[in-house]
Amino acid sequence: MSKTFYITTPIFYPNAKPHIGHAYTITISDILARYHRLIGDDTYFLSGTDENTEKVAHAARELGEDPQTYLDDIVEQFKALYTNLNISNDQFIRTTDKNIHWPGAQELWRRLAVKGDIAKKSYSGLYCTGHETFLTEKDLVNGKCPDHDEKPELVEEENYFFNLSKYTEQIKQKIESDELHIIPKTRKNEILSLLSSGLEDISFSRPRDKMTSGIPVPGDETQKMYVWCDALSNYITALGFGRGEELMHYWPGMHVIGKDILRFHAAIWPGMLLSAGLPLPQAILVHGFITSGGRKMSKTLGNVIDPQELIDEYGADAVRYYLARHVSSFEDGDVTKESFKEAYNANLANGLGNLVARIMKMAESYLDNPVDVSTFRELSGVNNHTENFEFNRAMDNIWFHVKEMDEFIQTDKPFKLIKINKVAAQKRVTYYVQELNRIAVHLKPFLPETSEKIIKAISENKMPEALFPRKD
Ligand code: ME8
Repeated sequence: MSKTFYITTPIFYPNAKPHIGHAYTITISDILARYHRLIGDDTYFLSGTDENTEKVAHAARELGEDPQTYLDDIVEQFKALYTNLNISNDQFIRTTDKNIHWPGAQELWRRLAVKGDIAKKSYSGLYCTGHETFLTEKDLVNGKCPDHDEKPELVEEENYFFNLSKYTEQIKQKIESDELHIIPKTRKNEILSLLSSGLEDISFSRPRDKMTSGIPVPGDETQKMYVWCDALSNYITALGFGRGEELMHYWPGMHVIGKDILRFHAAIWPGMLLSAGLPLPQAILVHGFITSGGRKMSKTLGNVIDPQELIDEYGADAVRYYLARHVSSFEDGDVTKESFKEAYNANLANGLGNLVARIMKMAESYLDNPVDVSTFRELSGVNNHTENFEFNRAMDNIWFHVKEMDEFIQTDKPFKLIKINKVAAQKRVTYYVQELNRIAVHLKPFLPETSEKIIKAISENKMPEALFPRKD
C-alpha cells in the first residue's frame, strides 16, 4: 500500500492581491506535492483563503466596494495565480464556506469544550487591528505594535478562553523528540525557547457585534470564533472533519508556513489538537521572507513584486525556477526585477534552454530514430536535497549537470566528428539525449511544463521551439 502524504499551505488573507511571498509558499509546497506523487505516495495538497477577517471588510470599505464582491474578486485572483503557476492543489478551501468549513470548525470547538478546555472570562487586552490579535506588553516597542507602527487598542470584553497553558509541556516534548518535526533547526529552537517560558491561555472567541463575519460559537449565539478555531481548523475541515471524515485518512500531514506564523502552527494548533485527541502534524516547514532590494515589500516603497507580471513576461516555469533556486527555503531571500532577468538569461535562456536546443538540433539531424531513454539513472543528490527541503541545492545539482553537458559538447565537437566518423558522433549525441532525459525527469516537480516539453521533444526526436527566449 502506498504511503499518504498530506501537505498544506497557510490559508491566505484575501485583503490584497497575491504577492511574490504567497507565490513562494505555494510553489515550494507544489514542488513537494509533485515530488511525492512521483515517488508513488498517495498525495493530497490543500491551499485556500482565510476570509472571516476584519482585514477584508476594511480593504473593501477603503475602496467603497461591497465586501462579498471584493472578496470574490481577490479570491479569483488567487485562484488564477494557482492556475498560471501550475499549482497542483487538490482543494482550495474558503473559510466562509458554510458547508465545507463551518461544521468541522464547530465540531472542533465542541471537542475542546467537552474536554473542559474552554471557559468564558472577562478579558481586557491590547488589540492590534493590523494583526487581528491581542498583543502583550512584551510585543510592543515604544508602546506600539512594531509591525504596524500603531498603538494597540485597549479592549475589554467577555471572551471564551482556551486552556493552552495546560499543554505546554506535552507540546515541548513532541517538538524536542521530533515527533512534531520543525524544520529548520533554528525555528525548532526558536519555538522551544518560547515554550520554555510557558504558554498563556488564549482568547478563543469575540462578542458577535465586534466581528463582521465569523463562525458562531456552538451553543452561544452571542459569540463568534476568534481566528484560532476559525482558521487553523481548515487543515482538517478540508478533509471532512465534522462532516463525514471522508479524507481524514490523510491526517496528519505537513504544513508549509512563513516564519511569521510559527507560534500559531507550532504552539497553538498542537495544543488544540492535543485537546481534541487528534494526532499532531508530522512536520512544519518554516520558510523565510522575501524582500525586494533588501527591503520589506511595500506599496509606498514601490518595490512590490507581482508574481502575475513575472509569469506574463517570463512564463510560469521561470518564476518557479527563480523561487526554487534563488531563494533559500530556510532563510530570507531577495527578488528584484533585475535579479530575476539576470538569472533567467544566464540559467534558463543560455543555460537549460540553449542546451536543449543544441542537443535536440543534433539529435534531429544526426539520428534516424528517437533515443531509447527507458533506462534511467538518478542524478546524485537531487532527491535527497528535495527530501531535506533544500530546493536550491537540488536545483544546483541539476544545473551543475547542465553545465557539465555543455562542456562535454564543447570538448567532443560532434559537429566536426559527424563529418569524419558518423557512428562515433551518433553515439555521443545518443548519450547527450539520455543525459538530457535525466535532467528533464529530475525537473518534473520543479518545472513541470519544461520537463514535459523536453521529454516530448526526445520522444519525437525533434528540436522544440525555444523554451526560454532571451530577454533584453
Ligand atoms: O498569515 N515572503 O495570511 P497571510 C515569503 N491568514 N512568504 C510570505 C511573505 C513574504 N514576504 N508574505 C507572506 C496569514 N508570505 C493567515 C494564516 S493559516 C491557518 C492563517 C506567506 O495572507 C507566508 O507563507 O498574511 C506567510 O506565512 C503567509 O504568506 C501569510 O499569509
